[in-house]
Amino acid sequence: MPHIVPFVTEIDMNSGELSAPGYVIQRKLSDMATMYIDEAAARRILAEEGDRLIYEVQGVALPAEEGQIPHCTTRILAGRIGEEYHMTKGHYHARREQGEVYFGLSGRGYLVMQTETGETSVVEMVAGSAAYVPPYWAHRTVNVGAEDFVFFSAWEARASHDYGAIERAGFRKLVLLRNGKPAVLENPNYS
Ligand code: M6P
Ligand code: ZN
Repeated sequence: MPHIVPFVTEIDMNSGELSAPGYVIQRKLSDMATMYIDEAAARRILAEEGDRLIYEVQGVALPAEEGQIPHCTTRILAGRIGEEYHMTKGHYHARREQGEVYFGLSGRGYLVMQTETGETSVVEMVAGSAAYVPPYWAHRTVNVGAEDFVFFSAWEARASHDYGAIERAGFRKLVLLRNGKPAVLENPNYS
């Protein structure tokens, strides 16, 4: 078993940048155009404005073994695709029994969660919010503000990401602009 020595990472709370990221993931509109309810709006943006960065993840590199606690920041840029706010893809954990902790660093977002048995929960996060994603809950974050929404996450290494169910069926709840503010609505396409 590799022996990891203690380390500290400095985080820029406004950009989510790590002092020494082990990995950086950028998700663009073209990576997730089919995930937005108004896919035609996504296609229009891609055709007329070109691709757009939706969010960036910066994390520390740790082995995927029992007891390790990977952690990262996510920065979701402000904006919408049609009426739907910029969001992450969202996932269940491959090991459903593993939870996760989020901590808001800057901006304002919604954390959208659901279980496979039909429960849903949406909580608001601002700088200083510690949000708990319990075991068995899929999770997606949405930037509902005018600035970047940046948060920190930590989870157990073997939890692992399972994107399949969300890619196939989506989330039950959507966060859309309504009357000038974010509203949580039923997803008519949820299957
Ligand atoms: C959070 C954590 C990460 C995740 C990231 C982006 O920071 O849950 O594990 O990778 O959000 O979300 P997604 O993987 O769903 O694109
Ligand atoms: Zn997770």
